[in-house]
Amino acid sequence: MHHLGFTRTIARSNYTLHTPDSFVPAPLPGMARATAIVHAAPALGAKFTMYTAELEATGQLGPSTMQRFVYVLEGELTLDAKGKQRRITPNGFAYIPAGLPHRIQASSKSRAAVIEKPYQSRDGLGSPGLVLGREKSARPQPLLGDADVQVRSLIPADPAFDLAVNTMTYAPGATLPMVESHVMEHGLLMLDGAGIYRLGDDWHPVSAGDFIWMGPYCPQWFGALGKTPARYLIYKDWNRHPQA
Ligand code: UGY
Ligand code: MN
Repeated sequence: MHHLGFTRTIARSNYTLHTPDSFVPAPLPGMARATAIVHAAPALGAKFTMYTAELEATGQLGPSTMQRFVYVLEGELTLDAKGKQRRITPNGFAYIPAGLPHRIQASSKSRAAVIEKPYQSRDGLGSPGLVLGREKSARPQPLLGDADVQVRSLIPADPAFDLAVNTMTYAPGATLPMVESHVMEHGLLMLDGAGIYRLGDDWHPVSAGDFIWMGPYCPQWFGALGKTPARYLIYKDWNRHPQA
C-alpha cells in the first residue's frame, strides 16, 4: 500500500518523533542474528543511544563497555554476568554498569529497548552495581498527588546512578499537570495506549510503538486518549550537575 510519502515521523532540532512505519533495522557491531532500530543517538544531539533490539532465538547483543539498560518487550533474554545466568522476560529489565563483562542472548525470538551511554562518575560516590528487576515490582507513585498518573522508578534512588528510567501509566483522560521544560533530555518509548504529545510548539498524536526524543528544554506535555491506559518507558539524565 502506498502512503504517498506521509508519515508521523518528524525530526526537529529539539525533538524527534519516530514512528514504526519509518523504522529501518540494521545490525550494530558485534550483534549476532539481531538488528537494532536506533531511535536516538549523538547524531541527533542526544547524549545517549536508545534502540529497539530485535533478536532471533540465540541472537545476541554486541558487547558494550558503556553502562547499559535493557527492558524486555517480547520473548526472553538471558543475561550472563558475574558467573550467573539470569532470565529476563517481558516487563523485566537489567541495568549493567559500565565495564562489567556480560553477554545478552535471546532464548526465543525477542525484542528489547536498550539504552547505552558513557557513565559519568561523581566525586565521593562509588560506581553502581548490577540491577535486575521487574516493572510491576517497582512501587507506583502518583505524580504530584494525581492517582491517575502513576510513576514507577526502575533505577534505584542512589546518586551513584547518572540516569533515571521510569514507566508512566496514565488513566484514560489523565494528563501531565503542566507543560514541562527542563535541562534533562528524554528518550521515550510508548508501550501501551495512545494520546497527544505536545513537543515544542507542535501537538502530535502518538500510540504504542512510537518513540520520542526530547532535547533539553523541549516543552513537553501529554494527555492520554482512548479507553485503555497509556504507558511509556522514559529515560532521563539524572543526579549530575549541568556543567559536569
Ligand atoms: O520525568 C519527567 O520529566 C517526565 N514527567 N516527563 C515526561 O513525562 N515528558
Ligand atoms: Mn519531562
